[in-house]
Amino acid sequence: MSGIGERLLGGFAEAFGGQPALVVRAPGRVNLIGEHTDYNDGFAMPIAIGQETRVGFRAGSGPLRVTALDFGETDSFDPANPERVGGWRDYVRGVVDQLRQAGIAVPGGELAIAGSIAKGTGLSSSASLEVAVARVILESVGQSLDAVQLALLAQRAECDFVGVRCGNLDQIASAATTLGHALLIDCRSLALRQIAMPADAVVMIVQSGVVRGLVDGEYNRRRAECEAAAGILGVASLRDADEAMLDAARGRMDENTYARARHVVTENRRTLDAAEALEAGDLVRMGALMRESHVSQGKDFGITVPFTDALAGLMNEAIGKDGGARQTGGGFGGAVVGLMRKDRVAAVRNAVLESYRTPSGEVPLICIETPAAGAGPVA
Ligand code: GAF
Repeated sequence: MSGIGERLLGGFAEAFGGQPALVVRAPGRVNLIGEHTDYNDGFAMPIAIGQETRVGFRAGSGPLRVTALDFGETDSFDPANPERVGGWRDYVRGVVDQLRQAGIAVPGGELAIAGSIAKGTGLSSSASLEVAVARVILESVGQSLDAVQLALLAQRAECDFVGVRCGNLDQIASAATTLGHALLIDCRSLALRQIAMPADAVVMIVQSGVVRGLVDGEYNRRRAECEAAAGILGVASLRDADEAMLDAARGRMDENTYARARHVVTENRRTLDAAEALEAGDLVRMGALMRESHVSQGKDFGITVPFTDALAGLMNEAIGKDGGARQTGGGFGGAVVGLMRKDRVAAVRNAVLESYRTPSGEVPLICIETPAAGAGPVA
């Protein structure tokens, strides 16, 4: 049993007595490429990672009692009438609210949460919590949804209840990935393409130590800017725009709006190219696209910070031409993801340890990830 498994069962027993009837795990994700494209109906290509959230549930009567073992905090509410209270509790309550709206009679009972994904690091702790809670409750009442529908329910919880107007990337990555594969997501049609990771490719995640602060406001602002650009272009979403169309409309937009749209339009193209490159095991091409993506996130989308610029820069140098690195996730800090050949891992790690320090002067957290499986019950 893994550490997190023991923590969950021990914490459940301590809080509620006995054991959960069911435990579900849902992974975090790291996005290889395709950033801020999901809510523009575009393309993204994440992998699920080994860091995950586990939720244990035992149905009962009365309120739903929840314990978040990592925070040492609890909640208790009527599952027929979940109300907003803020913080992590709203992720659980929001999922219950969505299940209720989908016609599922959510029972009371006891639910314990343990996770290994640090909050604010851009690896989707919140999406994995939503997906795990949705899955464990559905299974407990003998219902199921396919992975994408479950992900969309979890996404609605975040948008409608928590109030972050996120896209569907994180929840789909947590729910629908398969072991050993990256997942190309068409965020509009919801078509998924599983792409086997090349055997000699390694994914490294380095935490910049810049914890995303006040991101939600910035995030929603980026989304509004993209919608404004689509409006000026006369398209339903930026998915329907191309570079020629953008150039033709340049005189009708301010520079900021133009730049935001250019990031999304070029990032969609890069993501499709990256899927081809990864499928062909072409790390040179894949790496070049990741580097371009980082530059575009900074220059056009305004979501990188000096720390992630420095970290991506030094990782790119150490990786060499067979691979690349870029800031990953919602932005404004968080993690940098690097893709590289196995024989570069030690050199990249050493370069990071030698030359990068977090804002508080510490050595950054580095982890190597192999693509994990999407959410499911734990035996
Ligand atoms: C956050 C959001 F939750 C995702 O939907 C996505 O937009 C991502 O930022 C940026 O690609 O993780």
